[in-house]
Amino acid sequence: MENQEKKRILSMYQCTGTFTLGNYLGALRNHIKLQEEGYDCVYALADLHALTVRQVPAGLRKYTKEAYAWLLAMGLDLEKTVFFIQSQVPQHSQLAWILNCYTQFGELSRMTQFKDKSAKHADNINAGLFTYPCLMAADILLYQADYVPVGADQKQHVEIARDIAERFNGIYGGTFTVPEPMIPKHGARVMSLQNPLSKMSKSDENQNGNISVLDDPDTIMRKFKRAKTDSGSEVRFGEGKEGVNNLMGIYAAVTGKSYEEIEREFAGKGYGEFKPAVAEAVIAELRPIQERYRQIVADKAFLEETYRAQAPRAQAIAQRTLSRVMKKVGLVI
Ligand code: AQP
Repeated sequence: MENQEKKRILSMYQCTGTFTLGNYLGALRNHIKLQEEGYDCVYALADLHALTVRQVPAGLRKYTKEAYAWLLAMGLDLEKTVFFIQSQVPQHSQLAWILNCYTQFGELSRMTQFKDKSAKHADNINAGLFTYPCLMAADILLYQADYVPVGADQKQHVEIARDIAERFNGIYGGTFTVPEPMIPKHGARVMSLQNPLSKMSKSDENQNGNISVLDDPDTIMRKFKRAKTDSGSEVRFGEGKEGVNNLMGIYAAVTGKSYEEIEREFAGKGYGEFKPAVAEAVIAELRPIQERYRQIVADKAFLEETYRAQAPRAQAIAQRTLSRVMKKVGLVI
């Protein structure tokens, strides 16, 4: 195991679509802050994982580059953080194969994401969907990550990575750092604007339910004005008011105001005034990032040069772990 001075954080993002406000408020914004909080951050775009569901090839390439530019626009600092595209670091696939051989059929069968995704894509229950957690374990263990920031829905993946690491360490001696899930302090869970009982998702068929980080101000305003709320009109956090609760959560995350302050601000005003105010706050939050984003994506050569230059940085770290693993299991290196 490596003896790093700083604790290392590993996080990867799927590029199956444009990031949503949920990805932004629930994950990305907090992850970018971690680079300023003394952590050694390793971030990547999980394009290999995206292949477990059939993708339109040109779309996957486009979303990958878009996502890369978006994180740079948000202020990801390449002096402090390694940020690469997964498929450009072949050690991920190599370690994943080895870990496949140290993971049991039974434990993969119990993964809720496999059950959910195979129900959703019944015509394409491929082996990749089933062994996805082994690739995810490889993503984490290659970098000897101490922490993996996760939403509650992804905790099971870190648990299986821990099980695989402990099993391997048990057989061959200390090889992998056993990672811990990191539940972010300010990780807002953003729900669909059309169905506040389900989370806002890139792949939601109803695009009115999600705000994409690239939506223009008019679109953001329109989607918030149409957001589902209950039949009342009072801006108050409470049971059975999931739609309003969600809007309050978004407004609180963007403005930094508490629920009490929001309730006071909108006392006697009703949803008709609250919804556009939430939209305005979101528009103001996204505007400067969208402006930087547009400059970055317009410079294709810069973008390509930047992500290409990151791959060798990641490979250098990943290869140290992979070589050790190969030696331990008896492969010739
Ligand atoms: N609605 C959300 N609220 C808060 N956090 C969210 N995250 C995703 N949706 C919300 C968090 O974003 C991080 C990156 O997620 P990802 O890009 O790897 O994919 P995901 O979780 O599968 O996100 P989507 O948008 O729901 O994608 P699809 O539609 O492809 O499944 C994670 O930390 C996640 O918790």
